[in-house]
Amino acid sequence: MRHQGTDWTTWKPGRRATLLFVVREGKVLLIHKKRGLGAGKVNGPGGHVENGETPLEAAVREVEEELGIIPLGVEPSGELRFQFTDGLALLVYVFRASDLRGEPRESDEATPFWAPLEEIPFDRMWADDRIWFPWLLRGEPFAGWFTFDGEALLDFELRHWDVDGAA
Ligand code: 8DG
Repeated sequence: MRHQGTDWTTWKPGRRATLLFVVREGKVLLIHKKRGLGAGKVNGPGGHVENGETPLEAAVREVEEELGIIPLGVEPSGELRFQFTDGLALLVYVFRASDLRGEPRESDEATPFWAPLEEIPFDRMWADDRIWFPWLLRGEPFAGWFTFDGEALLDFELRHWDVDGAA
């Protein structure tokens, strides 16, 4: 598979990161991201996977660090592959949680807020989010491939993710 100059058949991530969305009572827990890649945007809590961590461990750790809560009922939702024209190649593991322990609080990385599912602010999020978010909400596993030039989405493909096999 190849689009917009990205040869996905030989693609390897230079960095691995996580995203976790707590979805509860018709709302999703989002953050205003204060620093790092995507600062200024609305997103879910997340960050990079450290050596020796599983993606799930990293996702839970990042939520705890950024918001001071423990996500409960965490399930994998999908995998997203991003190739940026400046060379950054990023694999993002996306998780969904059904509940949380604690009260989300602000940190130097994030300001949390609950968004009703029918009012998710996609115009303040990464351009690809509106494409895969419906899959996350209906619980259909997804695998996505996205080519970006800075913040501009050049090309993408989104498919059903076979969790037990290769995406
Ligand atoms: P850290 O907390 O690990 O120090 O650093 P970070 O700057 O927050 O994280 P990172 O390792 O650079 O990972 C990037 C974060 O941004 C990660 O949570 C995934 C998220 N992210 C992208 N691209 C996209 C995207 O297109 N949509 C969404 N929703 N999130 C994205 O990198």
